[in-house]
Amino acid sequence: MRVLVLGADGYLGWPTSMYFAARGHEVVATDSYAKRKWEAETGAMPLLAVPTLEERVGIWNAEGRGTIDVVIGDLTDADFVHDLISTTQPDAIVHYGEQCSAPYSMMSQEAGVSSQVNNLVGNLNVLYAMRDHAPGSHLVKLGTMGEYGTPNIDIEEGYIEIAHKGRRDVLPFPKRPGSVYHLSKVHDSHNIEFACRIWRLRATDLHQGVVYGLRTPEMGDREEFATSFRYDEVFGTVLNRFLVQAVAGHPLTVYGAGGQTRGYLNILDTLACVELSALNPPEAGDYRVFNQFTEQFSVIELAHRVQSAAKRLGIEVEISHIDNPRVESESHYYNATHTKLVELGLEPHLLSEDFIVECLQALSGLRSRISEGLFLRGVTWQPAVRAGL
Ligand code: USQ
Repeated sequence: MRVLVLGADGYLGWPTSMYFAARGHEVVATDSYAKRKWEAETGAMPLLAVPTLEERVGIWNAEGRGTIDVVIGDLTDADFVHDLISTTQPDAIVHYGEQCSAPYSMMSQEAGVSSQVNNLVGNLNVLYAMRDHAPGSHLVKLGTMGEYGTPNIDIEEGYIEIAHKGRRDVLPFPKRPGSVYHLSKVHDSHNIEFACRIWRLRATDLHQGVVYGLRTPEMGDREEFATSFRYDEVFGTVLNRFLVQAVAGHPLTVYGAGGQTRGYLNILDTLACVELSALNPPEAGDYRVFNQFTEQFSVIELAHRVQSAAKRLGIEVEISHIDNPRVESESHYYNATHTKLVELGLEPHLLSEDFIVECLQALSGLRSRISEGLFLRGVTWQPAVRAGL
């Protein structure tokens, strides 16, 4: 396949580019380096200072590991996107190229508005460019489980059959997300569903859970191929943060009671899910949703798992319950269906104590790179707190 990866400089985009290239697919990797700019703005940085996409790809290609072409450009620039898609003629477009942090989107009006403008405009440009130049290509779009929120009913995969006043229909599952970022993905989903229904495009909207993990086989332990693993309050995700906090001797930062339950998956499963989706495209006109996670955990369960794995290495880990900076339920029903990717052949890497121990060992070797000041930065969902009221 010819695979266009949008957002190829990121935590998932870079491993995905290597993964497809290593399997003999032709990869075109695109990024605008926007994430590096947002990071600099918030004073955050990944655990390892990763080389630019051009530098990493230069080394990768020179070693004969597969072919990746790099194109630097911004998805909010319509001319750039039209040119990219018309010249690339991809079989699959894997779209990670969005502002992906909920806390960032809640930092200020400017950050919230720019998150939505960036994500919605970029995604719309991709849809229009597909319509005009590559209507047969398949959009594999990274959405999020957070689009659904935490309803008091089972979450289905994208659609729900509703009986109403004696009539029935299968309709998009209701969405009620908890951040301006998660809302941007809801709006993207509506735009993609529309483009499939009206323009007969084909798309898979991967409603992905929270990803964890440090390495993939294509990286090995080569630092130049490492991904931008983050543990700061704005861009780091919860389990990755807990792993780094444990190694740094910092109490695990459980927000509130810790009953918040979400779907989780190993970064290896992200790659497998994206590949399975790309290899099994939907028909023209089909908008399908896959719930992309492998297990559900509450935050406190994750903290206990990290605590007990760390004990095996002789590391005593404290758990602290800090005032929840977010507006979210800390005790709620959560049961989300996730069978479609398994039906396509996904073999999940479930979270084991051995895996946590391996991560802790790898991170211990990077202990000197951890900056504890990044763990808590004071980002809050509560305007009254921000205003000091
Ligand atoms: N949390 C803590 N302590 C922390 C950090 C987070 O208790 O130190 C809690 C949060 O309050 C939340 C849960 O852990 O209840 C997950 O938070 P997160 O920061 O790991 O994940 P989230 O903000 O939901 O966003 C992340 C990715 C996003 C992706 C989403 C998938 O940043 O791009 O869309 O996971 S999902 O959560 O399924 O929507």
